[in-house]
Amino acid sequence: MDKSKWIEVYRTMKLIRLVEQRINDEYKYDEIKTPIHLSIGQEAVAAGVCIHLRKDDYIFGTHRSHSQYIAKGGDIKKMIAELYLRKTGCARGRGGSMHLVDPDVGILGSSAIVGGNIPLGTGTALASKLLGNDRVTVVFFGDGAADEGTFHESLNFAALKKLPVVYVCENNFYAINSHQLSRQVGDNIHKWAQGYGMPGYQVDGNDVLEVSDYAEKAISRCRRGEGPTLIECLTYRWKGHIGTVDDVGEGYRPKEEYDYWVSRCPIKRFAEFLKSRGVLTAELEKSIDREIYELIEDAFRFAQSSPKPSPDELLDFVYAE
Ligand SMILES: Cc1ncc(C[n+]2csc(CCOP(=O)(O)OP(=O)(O)O)c2C)c(N)n1
Ligand SMILES: [Mg+2]
Repeated sequence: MDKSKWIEVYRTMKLIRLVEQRINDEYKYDEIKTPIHLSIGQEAVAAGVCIHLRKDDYIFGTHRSHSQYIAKGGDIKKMIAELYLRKTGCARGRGGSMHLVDPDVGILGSSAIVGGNIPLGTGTALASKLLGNDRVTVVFFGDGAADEGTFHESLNFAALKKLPVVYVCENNFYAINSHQLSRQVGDNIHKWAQGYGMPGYQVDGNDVLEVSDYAEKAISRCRRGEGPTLIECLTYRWKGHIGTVDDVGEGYRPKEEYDYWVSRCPIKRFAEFLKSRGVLTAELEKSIDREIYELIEDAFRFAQSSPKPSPDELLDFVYAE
């Protein structure tokens, strides 16, 4: 990654972390009327990938997509308002946390159907190819989505048609409480790519520079018309699968595993790297935090004071005019 982008990427990861921590803190007041899935610990994936995308490139997210929406440049106010199911939300209060959308910056949607977004992103990549533009699509999904038929069908089709799509698997080892090894024969999702005839890589998803290197390569390959790539990013979610619970000690994941991954915090690692290079000073770190804090304050104030949709508007937007 070009050095000039280091601070931007650091800021994006910090923004994701602090926004999600605030969501976590506000959730107990029961005003956020949507299920939430937090990405705390996984920030490097979306940040490292999206830094290489243009505004007119497309992404599709998952049920856990605050990080993807933020990294692609989605409006934080509209995201928080969506969590509060307000009229000013990015999906006009119809979608909640799992259906973030902002077509103006290429966020064509996120989906609560595990694996459901993979064929959608394959479709927009097909459209780009048919229209002859060089827009790239990135689809984010979890290790659980690699269990789905949609993953396999999409990879096969995209490779066959050399579509400009990058499949980014955020492998946090769990689908709810089921470990990858209780669902899949191997622990090498990236190796499926080989069978479908496309490059596949496994990277340290908590190292934003490594994620960024591979993403840049894959996105350039798409722009050159050479087809899709699968990138498997190994990472870890700190919170429970859903909501704000801390579930370590409940039985499905060992404390040592959790501690290991927390010690590999993607933000701490990158901050240490930037400090060792003299790029991030204590002063700059503070001013970034302050700026983000104000952004978050504004977003929550905006969301909480926004109107709720009224019952007579229930059927609006169900059908296209
Ligand atoms: C088709 C489908 N099957 C099952 C579910 C229930 N479900 C919601 S999230 C989830 C686990 C997804 O795991 P993964 O893809 O690894 O994403 P992560 O939650 O780890 O980010 C499941 C099974 C669903 N939403 N959609
Ligand atoms: Mg998972």
